[in-house]
Amino acid sequence: ESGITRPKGYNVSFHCNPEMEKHHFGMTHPMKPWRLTLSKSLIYSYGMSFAMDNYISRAATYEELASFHSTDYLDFLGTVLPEPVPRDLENQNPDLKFNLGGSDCPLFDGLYDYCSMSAGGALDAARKITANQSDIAIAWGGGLHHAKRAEASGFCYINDIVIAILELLRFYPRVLYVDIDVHHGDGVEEAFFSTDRVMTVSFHKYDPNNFFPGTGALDDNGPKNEHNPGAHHAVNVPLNDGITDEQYDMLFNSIIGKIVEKFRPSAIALQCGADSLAGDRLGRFNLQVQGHGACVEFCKKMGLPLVLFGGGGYTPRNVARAWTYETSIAIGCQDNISSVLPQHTPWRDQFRQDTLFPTLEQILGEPRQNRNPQKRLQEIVQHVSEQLRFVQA
Ligand code: ZL4
Ligand code: CA
Ligand code: ZN
Repeated sequence: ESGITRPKGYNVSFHCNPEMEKHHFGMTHPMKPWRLTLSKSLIYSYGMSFAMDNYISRAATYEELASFHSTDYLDFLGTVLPEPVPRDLENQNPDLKFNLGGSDCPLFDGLYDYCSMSAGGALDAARKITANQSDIAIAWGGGLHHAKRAEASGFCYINDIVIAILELLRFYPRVLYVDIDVHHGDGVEEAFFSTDRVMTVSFHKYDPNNFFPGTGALDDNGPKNEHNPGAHHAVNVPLNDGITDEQYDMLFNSIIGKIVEKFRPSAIALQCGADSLAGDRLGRFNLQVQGHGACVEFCKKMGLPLVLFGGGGYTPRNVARAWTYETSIAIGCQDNISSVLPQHTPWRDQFRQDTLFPTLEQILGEPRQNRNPQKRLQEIVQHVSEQLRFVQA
């Protein structure tokens, strides 16, 4: 709250839309747009808004959404109405149009507005970068990586990341996409399967029969048909339950370091899904706020234009901690902020502990068993190194 100063000659922009946060997927649905309100209130309580350019983002236009999505899909999304009685049970209607209206992707009031605001924030962030007005642009309301061209999937209706990367590609020859959400970034991967101008890297829990979406095996690296320039440009890092900060940090630095060296991206898009944190309602990892933030710090150190997106995150107090810490890393004030939450933080009791960095014991009681043997992690690094032999800048 004190000592937060604007870094000289270094610009961070923050893009959000308070209207977005008012939408509801349904009482018991894990996705709570309100987590964005909680995150922002903690960020502001620390005084970080004084060290960034703050923007209320606009809603993306139909044409902007259509840079990736099919007009059939957008037209339907713009006209469907919520059901009077929400259908909570699965498979009551197995043939959903565009996968809309099931329990994962329910129809709710203002759905189209919610989607276009999420995409608008991501697109504004990308444009601040391409206009050379920001070094790091933050859009915590974006990061909805599962949406397909003409299909909703896994709480995602509009793929704001793909739309933002398409904007970056108008100005930069190559973009590196990195995804630390606990789920596989399948929608972004698929969108760029046939180009060598985007390299996608997802770290995720992989268990094809028991964990959504079931894709993202180590050797799924893009269609290897004869003339596909995008072959080898999808990197997947499949992980098991309980991975720790130390292991994740080793993997992340070694894999992203090698990729930056070989692929030589002109910009980085980083999806910071916070469901990879310990104690997440849907996640399975043992990552702490420090380990999650270390990924942002590493990407910042590459010295390239950087867009930060949100994503998953189903235990709001931990989402708010992670995205607050990561905002401080973007600004460069992470060593100057107090680890004790500011006294005047709204909803301070929501956080249970008054620290920005709760211990695993505080978060979980008993930490989740780590099912990632060191030997397997070495194999993953080895596979990626071999894959990179096929990648040219
Ligand atoms: C819920 O409690 O694994 C939805 C979804 C709604 C309310 C009450 C309905 C009860 C957990 C999840 C029935 C829910 C059944 N409600 C959900 C194969 C599945 C079919 C749907 O972080 N059922 C599908 C999607 C994943 C599946 C994860 C992550 C997004 C992101 C980026 C998306 N879908 C089995 C599950 C609940 C619910 C409780 C749920 N859904 C947990 N995991 C899924 O990567 C934003
Ligand atoms: Ca991921
Ligand atoms: Zn997720």
